[in-house]
Amino acid sequence: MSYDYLEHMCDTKRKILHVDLDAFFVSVEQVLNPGLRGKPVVVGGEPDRRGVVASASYEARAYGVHAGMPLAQAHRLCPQAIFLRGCFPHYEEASERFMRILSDFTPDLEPAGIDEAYLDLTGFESVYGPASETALRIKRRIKDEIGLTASIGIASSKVVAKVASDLAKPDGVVEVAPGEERRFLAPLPIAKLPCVGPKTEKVLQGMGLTTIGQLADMPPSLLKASIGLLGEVIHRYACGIDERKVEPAAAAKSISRETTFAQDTLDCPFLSATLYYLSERVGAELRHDRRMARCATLKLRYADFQTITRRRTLSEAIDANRAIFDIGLELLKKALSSRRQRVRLVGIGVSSLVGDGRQLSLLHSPTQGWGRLDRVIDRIRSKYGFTAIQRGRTLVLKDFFPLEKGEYLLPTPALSR
Ligand code: DCP
Ligand code: CA
Repeated sequence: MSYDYLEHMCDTKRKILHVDLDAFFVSVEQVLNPGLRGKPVVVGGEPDRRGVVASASYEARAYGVHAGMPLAQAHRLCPQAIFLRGCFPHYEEASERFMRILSDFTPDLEPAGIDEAYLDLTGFESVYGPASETALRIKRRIKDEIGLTASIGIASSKVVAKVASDLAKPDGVVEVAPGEERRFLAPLPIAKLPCVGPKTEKVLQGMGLTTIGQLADMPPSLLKASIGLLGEVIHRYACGIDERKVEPAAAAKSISRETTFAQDTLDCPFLSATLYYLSERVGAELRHDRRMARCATLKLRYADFQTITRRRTLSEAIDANRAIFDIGLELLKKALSSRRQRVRLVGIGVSSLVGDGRQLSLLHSPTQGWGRLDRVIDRIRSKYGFTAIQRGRTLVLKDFFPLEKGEYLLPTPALSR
């Protein structure tokens, strides 16, 4: 086996950004409740419950609290911390808004988790200026539009950009100059390499290795002998060599949203409002992707966990919230009339997606007016947040979400821009 990659340096002309939100779950809670800012906050659950820390504020981290730690241990280390159960729909919404901001900068965008993504800005600088300035513009928009801080790493490869964003935390930008990759990584502890987990770290430490530089200086064959194929990957990364491309997520074949209720229900206005809300989310994503659907599917899970799906194929492709909802409601009524049982989960999805090139017949269809209204609402929501505008149909939901002041989604932070 030869290690050709050591002879020819990797392509250092690429400009890859890794963008990662700081203390994500905690920061969303702080946007919703500014009284939590600047305090030790832990999202994961009450300290007397089993479970682990999902996200800790930097104030809590100063006491040694970190993600993955049992809540009870976090409480012992930092008893004054505020422990929150968290609310996933809020994080999902913030994540969608975050990805949408990033997609305004380039289509070469690869989401790598709920709060992180890679962007390939190669060739971008001659038109839009230095990548470091673009990074600051991205950070400013995230701050202004969602109220969150992000850290950004800029480098010629994904692995180096990721390590750089970690070093930039919180709220910073770190750029690694082309050709400096190996020198940049060398003094850092081996655990900073993304593919080195606690187990691998132990094995490497057992070999007397503590820094990434020492890893890079090892013969790759020795690493391979002790940790297998991963050893080769780790060696390449330690040398700052990573040719993986930024791969935009494959276009979805279907789009769906579902929700499980805190209590099983047969309350029809509530079920219908939930279905409308879910149809709005599906419709918004469909229009954002510039697609239309020829098939809609309702999903129901009854209290006894029996789960059914009911599908309708359409003669015309649709993308309007109301059109998705109407089909969902019809399927829901039919399902409930054949089995009247409390419902635990409801979901709506669309599939058989086509491009949104509008067909002539659609221009005269009654759904065209809905489409225009949806697009206006989409624009307002993408700028000011999903709750900036509510349809009468979903107002009933406010009573059902277990949050204070009737707020059930991320509010709009300061709008100065
Ligand atoms: N997460 C989780 N359980 C974990 C790790 C993370 O539920 N063991 C969730 C909560 C985090 C989110 O994923 O907020 C993003 O994970 P990160 O590792 O990026 O951690 P944070 O964003 O909280 O902090 P950082 O500022 O270090 O990125
Ligand atoms: Ca993060």
